Amino acid sequence: MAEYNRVSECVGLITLRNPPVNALSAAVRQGIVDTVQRALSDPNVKSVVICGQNGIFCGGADIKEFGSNMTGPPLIPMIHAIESANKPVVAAIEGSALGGGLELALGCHYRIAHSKARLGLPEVSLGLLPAAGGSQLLPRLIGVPAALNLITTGRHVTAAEALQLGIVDQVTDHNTVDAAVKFALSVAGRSLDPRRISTHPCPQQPDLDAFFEEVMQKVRQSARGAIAPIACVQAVRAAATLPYAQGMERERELMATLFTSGQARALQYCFFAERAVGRWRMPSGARWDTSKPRPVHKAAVIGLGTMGRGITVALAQTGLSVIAVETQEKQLMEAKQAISAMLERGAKRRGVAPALDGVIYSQNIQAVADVDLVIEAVFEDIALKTKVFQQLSAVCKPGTLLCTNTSALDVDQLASETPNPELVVGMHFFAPAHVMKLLEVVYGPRSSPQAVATAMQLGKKMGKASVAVGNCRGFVGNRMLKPYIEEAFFLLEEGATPELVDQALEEFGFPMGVFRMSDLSGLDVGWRVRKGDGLVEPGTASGRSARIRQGRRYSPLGDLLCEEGRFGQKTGRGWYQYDKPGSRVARSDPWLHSFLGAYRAQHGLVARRIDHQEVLERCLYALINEGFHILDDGIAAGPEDIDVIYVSGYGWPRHRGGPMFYANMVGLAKVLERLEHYQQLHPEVPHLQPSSLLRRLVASGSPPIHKWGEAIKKLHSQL
Ligand code: 3H9
Repeated sequence: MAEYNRVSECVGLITLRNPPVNALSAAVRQGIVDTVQRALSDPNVKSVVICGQNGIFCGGADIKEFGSNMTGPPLIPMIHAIESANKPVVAAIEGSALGGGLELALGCHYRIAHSKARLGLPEVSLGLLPAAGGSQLLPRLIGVPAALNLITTGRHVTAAEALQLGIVDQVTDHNTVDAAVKFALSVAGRSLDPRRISTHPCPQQPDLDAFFEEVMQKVRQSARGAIAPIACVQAVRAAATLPYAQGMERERELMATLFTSGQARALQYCFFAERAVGRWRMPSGARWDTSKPRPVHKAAVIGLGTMGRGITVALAQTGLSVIAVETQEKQLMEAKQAISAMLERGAKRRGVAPALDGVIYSQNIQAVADVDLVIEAVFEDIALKTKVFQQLSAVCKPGTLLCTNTSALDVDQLASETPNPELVVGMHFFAPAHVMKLLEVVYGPRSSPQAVATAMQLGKKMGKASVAVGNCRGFVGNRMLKPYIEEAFFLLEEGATPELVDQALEEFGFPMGVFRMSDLSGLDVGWRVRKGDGLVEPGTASGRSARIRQGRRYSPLGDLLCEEGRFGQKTGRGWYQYDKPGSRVARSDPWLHSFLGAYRAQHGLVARRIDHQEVLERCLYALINEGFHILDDGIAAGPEDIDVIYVSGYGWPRHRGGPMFYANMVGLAKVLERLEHYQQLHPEVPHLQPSSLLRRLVASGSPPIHKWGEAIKKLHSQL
């Protein structure tokens, strides 16, 4: 699907047509081959322009085709044919030129971009490398260091940066196709030899071996087990050291390895899952495409602690006008300073003016009377939140949406305290709220579809991965985290150390293991929750019975550390020791090891050798098992919702797709078998009891993850 027209008498204009992003499907590739051939063989045509319809050049290879047998003409010969053409070919880049789209443009002799266009080689984020010559052409065009930066991070650059780097030849604020046609006319008849990038030598890089060694070390460290960034470095190294044809061969070999890897499948799954969660649906049948969001022009945030400040920044950065309310004058002043500084830093990074005037500060809740939406972010205390909601119901104009930022409290209970429960939803942000990508939008049975649609749309505007979930204790993310953390505690009781557990999880790909994470977020947070649940018992009772609470195995290890004042990084001691309170470098703590020894002795526990595999199986399968319960309960609409939550908010390594995708990769029967094994060994741990959905899925032949939705529906209808 490429349309051909002759314009300005002697320019052949090829328009890629494959909405929404003009991806290079088999039909588009065939269309390009045919139309280029037509333009080159038409004696009246002196030059050629390639553009994309609907203001977007091309989003790259069609990712949907990756799962099937590839048909149609391959990209590389097509791009080579363009480069070796004897008439100038100009790419007119509007919107995006990404991946194969940019590679197509690099095959052209000139590139003209609109000032709002973005360019990049994001293949690495799909577990691949730019394998239609991108890894060989870009270093030849812009030099090895700049090409490495783009290819190993996949970042998109603006047209201005592309011009500076030398990726494009001209940037225009006007009609890009008109500018490209004018340009194409101006270069008709000129020698094209200097414009064929594949014939350029790669710019020399001094001390090549040392340079690549250093780059590889850095990339390996930040990749945390992902293989594509490493292959990207290897491909660019080939560009720097080999002739073009041999470099292309190396690119092909590396791509062949990546293409069939589980990591590429996981990353491509993540790409589609992130888009699928936008098509939310509720058990009531309400859906994204039949629920119209309300317009939100003005919003308010109540409570300017850490969360409220971050939420204010996130809202203001979308261009909304925000009323920020904090009743204590001193806190209000401090918050104002902190928010202004965050807005200034963010604006500097994005090269825009800070939205300082977009925020109005007030001590008085009456100031929110005319806003369209309020996000309450006061302390996590149901009585306090209830009071605030009652005040808001009295103050706000009719129809104002009332959102609560909570990580665990009951959204339905809060809704029931207001005269209009249909206007209430939860918005669970993650700290720091202006940085973290995840937002759980929590609906109760009475939340209106319009309220959910509005919160979801606002989340998208804030650049969040917004996932609609049902209301239950801990929602999705924290509910699944509980068994994961509990298993880690049990492993310490049985003989593991925090170092061993963390190392296993970090090698799996988490940025931090459970104990380093707990030190960072503060051990007192969980302690407060467990106290609220009546689980914390004072005293030094010993033996097995002291570790059974509310009828199930319980480890008081975290409570005991808190009793010692070890709250983690902020107190300089936790599961690790730190040089001083607030310092971030965790060091192994001999005190902790002897404490664990004494604890085991007191409780009659004999330490045994625990390996990484057991750590992974117990922590991860317990978490995954809870995910199956969540699906069975209808709290998450599908496995993609859970996976997006874990990848965007809980550090689950993206190249492993998310917990449910990982279970699918490992094999549901294997997960079930290991859970049954551990459950037999630890019968007093209910979260190791395999979920009935997992059992039913295995019994029905372990359908692949994209078929779970159907299978769950069928299984439910059989119940
Ligand atoms: C590649 O090129 C490999 C080559 O180097 C070598 C090969 C040999 N294919 O994101 P949006 C769909 S790898 C198929 O919501 P936006 C997307 O799923 C490719 N479908 O819009 C969604 O569908 P739905 C390298 C694609 O405006 C719809 O388009 N390229 C593709 O926010 C709208 O997407 C990339 O990695 C595709 N390539 O953002 C670029 N791209 O409506 C990936 C999008 O059914 N794409 N779709 O959910 C993007 O980054 C963004 O989509 C883009 C537009 C910035 C283009």
